[in-house]
Amino acid sequence: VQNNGLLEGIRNRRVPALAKAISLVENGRDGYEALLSALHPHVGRAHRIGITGPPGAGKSTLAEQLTRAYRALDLTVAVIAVDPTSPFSGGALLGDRIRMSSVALDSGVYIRSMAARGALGGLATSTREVCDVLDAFGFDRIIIETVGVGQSELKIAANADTSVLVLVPESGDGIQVLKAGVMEIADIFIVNKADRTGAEALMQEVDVMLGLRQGDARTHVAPHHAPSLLGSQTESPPSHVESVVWVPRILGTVAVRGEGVPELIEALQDHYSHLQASGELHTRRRERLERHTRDVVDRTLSTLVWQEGDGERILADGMDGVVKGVTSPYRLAQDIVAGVRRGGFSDEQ
Ligand SMILES: Nc1nc2c(ncn2[C@@H]2O[C@H](COP(=O)(O)OP(=O)(O)OP(=O)(O)O)[C@@H](O)[C@H]2O)c(=O)[nH]1
Ligand SMILES: [Mg+2]
Repeated sequence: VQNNGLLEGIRNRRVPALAKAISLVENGRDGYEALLSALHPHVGRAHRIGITGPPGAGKSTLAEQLTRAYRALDLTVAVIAVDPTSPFSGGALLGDRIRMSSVALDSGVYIRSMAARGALGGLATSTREVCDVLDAFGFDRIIIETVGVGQSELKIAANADTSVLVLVPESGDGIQVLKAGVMEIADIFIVNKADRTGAEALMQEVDVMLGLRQGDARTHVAPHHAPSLLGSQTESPPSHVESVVWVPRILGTVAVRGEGVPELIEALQDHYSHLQASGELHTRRRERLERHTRDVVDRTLSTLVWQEGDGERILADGMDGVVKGVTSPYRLAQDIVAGVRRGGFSDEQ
């Protein structure tokens, strides 16, 4: 209720309201969940594109090129640069990580950086919530640039509709990166800096790895996904088998020169069409909303215990006993949770 002005501002596409709303959400200040809740009916129009890859691979350069290409198509674009390794938001380092000067002054473009900074509920959750605000505001495309290819980066990338993995020949990280599990989430593979030697070899390497994965996938395709000779389509929603499995694309780009960018735009559109046609867009979003609801529950419980409840005090008081073996971590945890069971929830609401 107290953020009614913000809600209205966002509905009327006013940028200052957008900036305020994002700060509110990012910092988890009073009323942020109520605001997100009110925005929820307006979320779901944007195509969310995750760009992941090792430091210096050319993710920002690519994001800038994509942004320019989308603007030329009269689409609005929001770019979020997420750095899970940095505790600072909007600092010099992040500023440097998203040099996007050619689009920074365009009113159809919004650029924002985010960092870990102990976001309660985790960076992936708050990134998702910031994306929701941008989506509700009406951006056509939301590009999420994430540095690194570890577990936390993967969690962030998993919130995108389409995941793009950017690799470069010189780092020789082709296979290593693929081992880390990023491969599983990538819909489009980019070998950037294709002007350097080794690009061709890396593309082939990725192709071989994908071939193995495809072979794997095919053996796991359940029989009911196969086209029925009897023409009974009632049990499997997708109407033709091509749209059931997305075959990941491998593209070479020279981001600094914009080479390969039209092909990337096309691949992104193809993937989005595939998601829509196969029903996977719906499925993925439903899964994400369920996961998000669970995350919010965890965050709420955690706040009730540690921020609003007596958890910290009970923990401090009980630790000596745990160390001496007079009580156990389990008994102490029960005491901490019991406080919430009695107090917080039902009494307050
Ligand atoms: N030769 C060559 N250099 C490129 C290419 N694309 C980007 N670069 C250069 O690579 C450097 C890093 O590019 P960025 O776009 O900042 O890379 P990034 O992945 O966003 O980097 P971080 O955000 O720091 O992880 C810059 O100096 C770019 O000019 C390319 O296709 N070829
Ligand atoms: Mg960058």
